Amino acid sequence: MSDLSPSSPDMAATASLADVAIVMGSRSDWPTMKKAAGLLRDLGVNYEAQVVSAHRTPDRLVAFARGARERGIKVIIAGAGGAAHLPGMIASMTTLPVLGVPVKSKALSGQDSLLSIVQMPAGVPVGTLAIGDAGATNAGLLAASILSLSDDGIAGRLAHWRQAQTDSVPVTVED
Ligand code: RP5
Repeated sequence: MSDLSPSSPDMAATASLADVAIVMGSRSDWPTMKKAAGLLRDLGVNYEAQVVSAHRTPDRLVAFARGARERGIKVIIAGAGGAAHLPGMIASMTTLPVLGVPVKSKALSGQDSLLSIVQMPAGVPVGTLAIGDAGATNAGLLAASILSLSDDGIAGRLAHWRQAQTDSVPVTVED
């Protein structure tokens, strides 16, 4: 597991111990995308996190997307804001499942991000989540759910997490 760090190795080239890759268009997306990272950490899922910009670092994007499966990545969570082409461009270069998180943009509150990610042409799927923190959180849960199909440990921890959430919802309302 790793936090976003300027000293992270070039993950486009090195084999990964992570099952999930979290990528984002800018370091400014991390406050949102770390919700996905936190969920994965809580569920004991190995992940890596790095900045890959469709517009500012296109070569890094191609290297990441083309190399992800070979490096051992099983699920990709891609978050971006504004003209959010990152998830779709990654999906165009890999058959791994890609979960897209629309980051809340300053100008249009993430509606631009959502529409940029969700309207993929038939044949190149991106599983699009909600705008912002809820979307990032659910991307982490969905990635764990996908991995739980072949990992009983993750399946058990995921079921426990969901039950704990259910148990935490009070029946009564009080001031
Ligand atoms: C997108 O542009 C990023 O995903 C980010 O949400 C947005 C703004 O990026 P910064 O200008 O904050 O780096 O590519």
